[in-house]
Amino acid sequence: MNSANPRKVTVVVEQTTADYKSAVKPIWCPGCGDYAVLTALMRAFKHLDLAKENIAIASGIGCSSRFPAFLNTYGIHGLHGRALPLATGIKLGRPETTVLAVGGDGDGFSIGGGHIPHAARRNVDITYIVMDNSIYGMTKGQPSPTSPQGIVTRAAPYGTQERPLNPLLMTLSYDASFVARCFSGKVKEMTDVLMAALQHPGFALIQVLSPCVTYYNTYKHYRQVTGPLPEDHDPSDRLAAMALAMDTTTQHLGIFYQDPERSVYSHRVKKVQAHTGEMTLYEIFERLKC
Ligand SMILES: Cc1ncc(C[n+]2csc(CCOP(=O)(O)OP(=O)(O)O)c2C)c(N)n1
Ligand code: SF4
Repeated sequence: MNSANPRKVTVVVEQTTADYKSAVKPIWCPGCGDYAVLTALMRAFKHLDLAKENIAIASGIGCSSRFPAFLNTYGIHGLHGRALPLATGIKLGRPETTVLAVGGDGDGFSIGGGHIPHAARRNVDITYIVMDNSIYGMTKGQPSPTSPQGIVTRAAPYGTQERPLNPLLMTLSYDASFVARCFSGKVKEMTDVLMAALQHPGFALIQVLSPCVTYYNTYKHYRQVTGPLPEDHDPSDRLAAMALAMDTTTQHLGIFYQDPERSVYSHRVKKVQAHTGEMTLYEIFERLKC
């Protein structure tokens, strides 16, 4: 109680989910899986009580990449396939910020696929959410790197001719420090995984099975084939995580792998800057003899 004004009390204002919503209404098709991801992420922000001014989200191009516009945080809708370089730059420039990259399977695993191994080996402290609908939604139904072989899509009338890649196996083989899978039909479970990813110190990739109801509606299929990870799965066991990622009968949901002990890129870069901060570029080149 304030002694000068006995009626004045200090009120601690907590964030509500609505605080994270921008004035821009999502223009996704009704039923698109990406709505569930938006809801789960706002709930995760709220549960962790993150200040919206301290969050930055980078995306590429695609229906899912419109994501930052719908949130009242900092955000940038960048170039196709370049969400990870943008997010890495933001994290290095503002290490105290909670940084996310978001986008689709086309954006992340096709044109932007070359950035994942480097974000993983650097262990950049960002959360990367890939809304995987196994199709290019924005460009009206072209097959994507995760489309099953043989499916007929609007832009592949004779069926896809390639085998799909396995995003989790690929990311585990790059030795990412946090790898998980969620499904848009399970928002509560997704919120829990996103909270763990946001708190993880290092690169966290979450593949969200997020159906495109317009060009490749997989809701029914995923309801049949998804299931939780085995209760005795040890998320520090990378080989066990790889075996589960290769399971062809059940698409497991949850945290496959996590190693919270590794150093993060921004801390290592800061140490280098502490050595070079006072030096001119000429002095740095002199020392490096180049
Ligand atoms: C350099 C470049 N190449 C191609 C495109 C066309 N393009 C726009 S979005 C997209 C793919 C979108 O698929 P995905 O990333 O899976 O997102 P979704 O729309 O399914 O959410 C493509 C190929 C582009 N915008 N820029
Ligand atoms: S086209 Fe597909 S991915 Fe794009 S908004 Fe519609 S349902 Fe979502």
